[in-house]
Amino acid sequence: MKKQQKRKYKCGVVSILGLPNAGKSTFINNIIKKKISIISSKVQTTRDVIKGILTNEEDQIIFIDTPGLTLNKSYLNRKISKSIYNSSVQSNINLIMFDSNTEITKNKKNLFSKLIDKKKKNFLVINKVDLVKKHKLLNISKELNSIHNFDETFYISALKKIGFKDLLVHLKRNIPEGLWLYSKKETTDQKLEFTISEITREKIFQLMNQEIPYSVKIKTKIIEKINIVKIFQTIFVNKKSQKPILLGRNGNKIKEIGMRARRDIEKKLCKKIYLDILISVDDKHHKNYENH
Ligand SMILES: Nc1nc2c(ncn2[C@@H]2O[C@H](COP(=O)(O)OP(=O)(O)OP(=O)(O)O)[C@@H](O)[C@H]2O)c(=O)[nH]1
Ligand SMILES: [Mg+2]
Repeated sequence: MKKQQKRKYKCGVVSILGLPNAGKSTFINNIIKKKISIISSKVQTTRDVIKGILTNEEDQIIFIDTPGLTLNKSYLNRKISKSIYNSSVQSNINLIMFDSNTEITKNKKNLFSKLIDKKKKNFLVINKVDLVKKHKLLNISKELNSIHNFDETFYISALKKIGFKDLLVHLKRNIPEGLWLYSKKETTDQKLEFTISEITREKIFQLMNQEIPYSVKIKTKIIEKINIVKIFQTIFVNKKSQKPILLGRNGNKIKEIGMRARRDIEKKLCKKIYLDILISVDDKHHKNYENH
């Protein structure tokens, strides 16, 4: 305790905000060096806010990954907008991430400006620099800095882990002094059931097309036995017609999803598991989910 008071401990919350597919989840995973948030090449993969905790000698940074902001005004999207807003309110610094491998359109500019909270420190993070020429990166920086004069601008590759060092130095410099909110060992506050549901959802995002990934909800139950962990999952779809698509011919699709999910869950738990996946059509369950 005495030691804690002598040294200047720092603790801060950093929200990662951006449009869908900017690379927010890739960034949180690679900065924490742990798979915390799921990733896919499809837009709107992340659905909930996800915390990743990075603790060094004297600093603790709590990163918050958020769903990408879109214009779509469905109930789920309004719920998502609210969660983005709440996460921004909690934070000391907002990282506003932009995919440099896309064009800046008027729509994107409008959405982008909604992410800026003028009461906070806002850092512009231009991502995917591994794919883009330098002069384009500078143009993007100029154009986005004309929407808002960012406190700092960084150029990173979340995938290749380029530019992390400089960004971390600036984050540490700008978070307030204070005691840590989590223990040194913790890297996330997620429940294991949630993490495991997310792993299976990631496989669905990676293996299924069109509307299926967006309409599933997964429930997970874990039963620990002496020499094996049994995991029971139910994938809820909201239309009867989606069940055979998710099953695939001779059940091949769901088998592949299950195989890939099992591999990742075993890696996560460092244990052999038995995975049982059931697909259920439950529009009531979905309505409840949408209305929460
Ligand atoms: N080449 C390259 N690809 C990247 C980089 N960062 C992310 N990606 C890819 O971009 C895609 C989207 O990444 P995500 O991390 O899921 O993006 P996100 O911002 O979390 O997306 P949502 O959750 O949908 O808002 C994936 O295919 C990633 O592999 C990068 O620095 N370079
Ligand atoms: Mg994401």
